Amino acid sequence: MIETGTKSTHLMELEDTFGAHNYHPIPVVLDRGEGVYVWDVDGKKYFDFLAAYSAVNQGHCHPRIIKALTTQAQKLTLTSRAFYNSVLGEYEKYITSYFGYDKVLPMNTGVEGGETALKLARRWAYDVKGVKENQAKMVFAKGNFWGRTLAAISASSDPSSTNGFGPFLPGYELVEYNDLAALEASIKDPNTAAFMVEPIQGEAGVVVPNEGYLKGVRALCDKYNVLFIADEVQTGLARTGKMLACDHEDVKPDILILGKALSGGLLPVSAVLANDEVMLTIKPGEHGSTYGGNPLACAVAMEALKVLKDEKLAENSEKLGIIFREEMNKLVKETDIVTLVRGRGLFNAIVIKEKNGKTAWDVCVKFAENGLLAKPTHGDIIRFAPPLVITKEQLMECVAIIRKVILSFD
Ligand code: IF1
Repeated sequence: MIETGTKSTHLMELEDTFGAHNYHPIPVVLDRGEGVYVWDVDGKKYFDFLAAYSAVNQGHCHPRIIKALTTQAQKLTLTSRAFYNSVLGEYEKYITSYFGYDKVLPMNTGVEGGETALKLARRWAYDVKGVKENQAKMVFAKGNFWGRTLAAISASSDPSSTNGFGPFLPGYELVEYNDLAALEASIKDPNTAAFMVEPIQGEAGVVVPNEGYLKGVRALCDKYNVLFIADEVQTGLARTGKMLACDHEDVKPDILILGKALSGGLLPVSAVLANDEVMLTIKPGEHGSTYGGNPLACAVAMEALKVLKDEKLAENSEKLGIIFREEMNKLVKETDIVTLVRGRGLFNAIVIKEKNGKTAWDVCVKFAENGLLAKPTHGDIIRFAPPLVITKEQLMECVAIIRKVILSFD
């Protein structure tokens, strides 16, 4: 049981009394963050091994990104898109050149990025590919997760996402992840607009596809004139050891969705990148949002992207990820509690076998007691995704905590 001080207990009770019960958090009340560390309200220090689901790749409260925020915040924060603003154009030029696309459509949350990509794909299907009105088909991989809106959960194969929220959006088809034959059978349908896929499935438990899968997706989408949409909201921005997870196979999606660490964890910023043939199918007044492309978000996102390159975070992620998996694989040999390790870069997960009634949740509670924060997904999987600024020494300290806790359940 985590020792919770009176302040923590009081604050948890406030959330329980006055907040919706749409989460079941690990009982830790966080109050401050810096780099790889967070402190709870009673002053206890932790390694953050979740990094807000890869939204804090640059580390908590990165000074350069905070400075970009505070500088812009005292000048101009929001104009709406009814007018131009002095930061958006610079940002659009910067991010499109950074990733190599003609244009960007700025939004706020990752799921808005997914919805935007879906609308672009449908419009491209009707206006460019020539699919009949309302006949466009969107294909997704089973096990996908791209958010909580009705369009997103309509694509879900997970009952905990869909139960009780029907009816769902029509025009969707699901295929097995990592199965090119199933994908071809589905997208050969001439009504297919796009295949939207995570290069590594996050919520499903860091599921890494076979080498060659992404190249196969690219080739099949080319063959059948179908848009390849890469949801890199969680895998992008140096998390998997490359700037984009698609870079591991040198494939370029037709539509790229970014979010989370695009702002370094300071505020919601997402982006959809595509070339003109796709992007210009949406005309003025057909899509947008109040905060999309606001000057504050643009200033923050530019600095967050610069930090990724300046601090070589993809290289650090690649290097330390190899070490981390080596250490976790030693655990697989030492105890039957850890049955599997998988991941790329610093995007990893272990699968826990229940022992003496102890589950992945119990392991995560004990991690917290020992100063490391992580959270299980789908019951038996623990995802490990620290800020990419972590040093080798800090990583080895975390490995020691993970080993100590896991072996204590043996
Ligand atoms: C929660 C999960 C992760 C995402 C991918 C789009 C989005 C997400 C690949 C939407 C968001 C978040 C949602 C957040 C927890 C977290 C999560 F556990 F829910 F599934 F990371 F795995 N594409 N993932 O992972 O982005 O609209 O949230 O900005 O709902 O608690 P968003």
